[in-house]
Amino acid sequence: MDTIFSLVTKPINQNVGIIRISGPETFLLTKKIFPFTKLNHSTLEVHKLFLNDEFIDDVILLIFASPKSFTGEDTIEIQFHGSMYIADKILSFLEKQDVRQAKAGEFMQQAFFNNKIDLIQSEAINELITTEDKLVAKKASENINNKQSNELKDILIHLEDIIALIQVSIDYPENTDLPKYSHEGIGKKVKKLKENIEKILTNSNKLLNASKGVKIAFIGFPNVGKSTLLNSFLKKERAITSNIAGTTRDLIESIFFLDGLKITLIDTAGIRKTNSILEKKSIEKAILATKEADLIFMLLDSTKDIKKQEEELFKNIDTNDLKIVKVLTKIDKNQSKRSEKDYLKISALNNEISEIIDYIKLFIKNEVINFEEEEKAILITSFQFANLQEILDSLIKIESFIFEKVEFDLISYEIERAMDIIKKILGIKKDPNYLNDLFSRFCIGK
Ligand SMILES: Nc1nc2c(ncn2[C@@H]2O[C@H](COP(=O)(O)OP(=O)(O)OP(=O)(O)O)[C@@H](O)[C@H]2O)c(=O)[nH]1
Ligand SMILES: [Mg+2]
Repeated sequence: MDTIFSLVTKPINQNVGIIRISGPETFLLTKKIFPFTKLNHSTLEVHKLFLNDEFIDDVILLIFASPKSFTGEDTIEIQFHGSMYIADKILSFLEKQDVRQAKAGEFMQQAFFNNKIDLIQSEAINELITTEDKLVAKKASENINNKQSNELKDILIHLEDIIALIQVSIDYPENTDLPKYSHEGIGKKVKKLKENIEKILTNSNKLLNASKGVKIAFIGFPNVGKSTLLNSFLKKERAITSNIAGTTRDLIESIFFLDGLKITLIDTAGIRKTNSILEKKSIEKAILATKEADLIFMLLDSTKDIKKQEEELFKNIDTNDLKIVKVLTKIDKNQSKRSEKDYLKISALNNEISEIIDYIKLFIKNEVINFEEEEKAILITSFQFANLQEILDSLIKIESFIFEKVEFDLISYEIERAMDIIKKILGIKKDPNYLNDLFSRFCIGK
C-alpha cells in the first residue's frame, strides 16, 4: 500500500487545519519532519515545526500506530493553526518527499481494505459529511453504527439458510416429502424475504422523499396576513408587514424545521386585479409558487367577505384542490367565526397558529413519513438501491421457479447470484468496478 497524505480539513482559513499522512512509510517520514519525536505509538506531542530550517508553526502531532488508526495503517495527523499559508508550506514540503497526494476517498479505501470499516459504513460516512439534511444525517449515522450492514447480513443469513435447505433436498431427495424441504416450504421463506426487501426499498424511498422536505405556500388577497403568518412561524420579522395592501412583492422563501423535517415556507404577493405591471408580475410569481408547493394555505380575512375571497382566488389558481387548505385569519377581530367548521382559524398577530402547525404535522404523518416508518427506514444510496432492486428481481424469479417446481439446482444458482450482490454491497466480495465507482464519489482528504 502507498503512503499518502492530504489536507483533511477544508482548503480555507479556519480555526484549526489538519494534514494526515497514512501508510507504511509514515513513521520514517515523521522522524524526518519531527527529529525530536519519541514516536511513542498512539499518542500526541506538541512540536515547533521547522521545514528546511524555517519555522512554520506550533503544531500538535497525533500518532496512531497500525492497526489502531482510522485507516489501519501507521498514521499521523498534524494539527496547525488553520491558515492556508501554513497548510501550503507543509503540503509543498510533503510533495517533495517519497509519498503522494491521496486520491478522493483513499483514506477510506485504506480503512476498508484493512477491515476497519465495511463498504456500507464508508458510504454512510460520506453521506454524513456531505448532506445538509438533518434526517439524512441522522440515518447516515445509524448506518455508521451498522444499521444497514446488520439488515443486509440478516438477509444473507436467510439466503444461506435457503441454500442449506435446498442442498439437503438435493442430497436426500426423500426429504422433499417433509414440508420444510418441499418447493412450498422453501417458497414461503423466499416470499418473506422478498417482502422484507420490498419494505426496505419503500421505506428508504419515503425517507429520501422526506429529506427533500415539504414546500408550503401562503396565498390570499392582499392584507390578509400572509407575511404576519410567516413571521409568526419563524418567530422573527422576516417579511415586512403593513396595513397597506400589496406590501409583499417578491416571493419570500424561508426554511424552518418541524420535528426534524425541513419545511420551506413561501410567502407570496397578495392576489388581486391590478393595472400595475410590477404587481402583475408579483402575482404571476405567487401563482407559480402554488404549482411547486406540496401544500397551500389559502388565507382568507375573517373580517371581510370570505366567500368572495374564495371564489376570486379559485378563479386565479389552477392547481390540485387537494393541496389547498382554507384558513381564516385575524380571528381575534371576528370571534363569531371561531366555530366555522370548514376552515382552520388563526390569529398570526398574536402567534395563535397552532391549528396550522397541527395540520402540517398531520400532513407529514399521513403523506410524507410517520415516526414508525422513519425509525425502521434505512438510508440507502441510489447505488445500493439499484443493487437491492436487482436482488428483489432475483427473488421474484426464484418465486416463479418454485411455483413451476423448477429443479432445485437452478433455484440454488439464482439464490447464489442474489447472495453475491449482497456481498458486493457489503464489500465481502471485492468487485473492482463497484469499488472504483464508489470511492471515486468520495471527497479528497476523506
Ligand atoms: N388583528 C389582527 N391583525 C392582523 C393579523 N394578521 C395580520 N394582521 C394585520 O394585517 C395587516 C396586513 O398584514 P400582512 O401580513 O402584511 O398581510 P399580507 O397578506 O402579507 O399582505 P400583502 O403583502 O399586501 O399581500 C397588518 O397590519 C397586520 O398587522 C391578525 O391575526 N390579527
Ligand atoms: Mg405580505
